[in-house]
Amino acid sequence: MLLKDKRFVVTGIASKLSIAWAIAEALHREGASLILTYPNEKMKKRVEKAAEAFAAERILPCDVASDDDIDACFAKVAAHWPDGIDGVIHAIGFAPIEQLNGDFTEVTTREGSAIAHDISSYSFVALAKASRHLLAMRQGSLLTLTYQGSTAVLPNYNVMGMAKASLEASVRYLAASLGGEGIRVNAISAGPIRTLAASGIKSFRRMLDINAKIAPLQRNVSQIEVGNAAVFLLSPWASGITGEILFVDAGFNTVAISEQLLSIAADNNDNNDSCRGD
Ligand code: NAD
Ligand code: 0WE
Repeated sequence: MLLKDKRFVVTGIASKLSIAWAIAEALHREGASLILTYPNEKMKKRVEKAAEAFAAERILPCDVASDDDIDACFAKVAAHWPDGIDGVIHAIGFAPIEQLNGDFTEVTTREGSAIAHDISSYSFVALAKASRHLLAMRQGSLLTLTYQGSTAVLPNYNVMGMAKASLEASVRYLAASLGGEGIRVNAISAGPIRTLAASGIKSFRRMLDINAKIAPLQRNVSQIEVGNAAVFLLSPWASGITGEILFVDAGFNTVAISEQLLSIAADNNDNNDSCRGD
């Protein structure tokens, strides 16, 4: 019960596969009280399911594209918990799907870039603005989800790589801005996980396989492993940690060439008559 009597607002639940679903599950397991948000009527039913599963006290509409929505949402949070909250979880990312399929220079547009940055990056700052006074009352913290595509290139992640780089910079600027009020701001950089946000992404399956072949743990990570790391960062055990990007990726980001890849390359070489063997 690491988070007994603590209160969190969780965004980004779209299905049982969502990283936010697993974070809510882990927070609930550790004794926390929850308010969950949903972006539109279509998603409301799914978030209701999560609310039932994790005994959430409220579910509230919050489309992060709208300042009115965000303000109305946190007004209701303040009415429900007038003496503050312990954390806000931002698990939201979006770019128009055509931005995520094809050559970066070809497919990236002004409009696509604006949407990706607005929904995936600025929205974290917007949530920070709206929750600042509630977080300050209880030395709460903000948490977002990012991906290594912010600092290294991989096919098709494209404008989302730009948006995640911007999001990670916002973690550092928010940490500096809010640190004086005792508010911490961190991100988890998760390895690839099959969620709705992975659907429609060309060759995601192969991406998972390659990750498992390079990562020191020789496997991919699960949603609940991200949830457990979130519990830590949102708990008093992380009271000295802010402005941090914590990798939960089975170690993938630390490796350039793995033993496994080396043997695959050797096999390819053996099978190729035109090459010198080694
Ligand atoms: P998901 O599709 O389950 O979650 C994305 C969420 O964003 C959905 O709940 C959706 O409703 C929400 N959203 C989109 N537009 C919104 C808006 N205008 N207002 C409010 N909410 C909106 O997928 P996920 O993989 O759980 O993604 C959660 C976060 O984790 C994202 O930031 C994603 O970039 C990040 N992440 C995912 C992976 C992965 O491989 N799945 C890896 C690293 C980081
Ligand atoms: O951040 C993400 C998900 C990004 C995402 C996915 C979608 C699909 C559906 C943003 N917007 C949309 N819009 C849609 O309409 N991830 C880290 C998961 C992900 O997405 C990739 C990846 C990985 C990993 C896209 C290309 C390559 C790798």
